[in-house]
Amino acid sequence: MKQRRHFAKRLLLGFCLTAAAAIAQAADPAPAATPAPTGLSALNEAFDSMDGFAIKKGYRCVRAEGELDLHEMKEGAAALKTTWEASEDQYGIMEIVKKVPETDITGARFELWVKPLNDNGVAWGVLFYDADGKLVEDQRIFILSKDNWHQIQSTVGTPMPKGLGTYYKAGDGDPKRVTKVVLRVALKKMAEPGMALWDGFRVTK
Ligand SMILES: [Ca+2]
Repeated sequence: MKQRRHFAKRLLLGFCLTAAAAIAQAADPAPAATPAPTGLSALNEAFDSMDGFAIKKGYRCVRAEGELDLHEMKEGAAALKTTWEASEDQYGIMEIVKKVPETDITGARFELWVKPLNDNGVAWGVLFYDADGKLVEDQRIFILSKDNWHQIQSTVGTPMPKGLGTYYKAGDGDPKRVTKVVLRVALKKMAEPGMALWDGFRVTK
């Protein structure tokens, strides 16, 4: 008998909890949002969806487009496949722009996978900007061979080895207040449209 009462109590409790959950759901029709990543991980970009970044035409670029490639990725479910084109006789710059909450990137390591799909791209880079729009840092590798995945790796405040054909510029921006990451590439002068895959951008300490 005691056991049966206990069972009945548990049933009632279960019902109450289910009802409470149903009421809570009815009171709040918005689906629970996934909490936004905070800290350095907010800068990461897996390129498994088109959310979280924008593809922009930079200097002298007349076309910059991107779509997910679900067949050829370095990691996860997809990579970003981009195509960009310059106005005649120029170096057209394409930018993949990611905006983030103010983040301290002092001394952080960053890495990015890139696979050029033709020889037309040049100066593959990662740039950080602060909340006032000032450049914090610009690091680039000039040449990456086509049809291979390359991982660009470096540390904020430390240039990549010069032997790789690299470029480094430190700006006036504050590395403790970074709000924008730009992954960029240019076209070689007078080249046909560039094409490349991008994947696995990560910032860690
Ligand atoms: Ca991916």
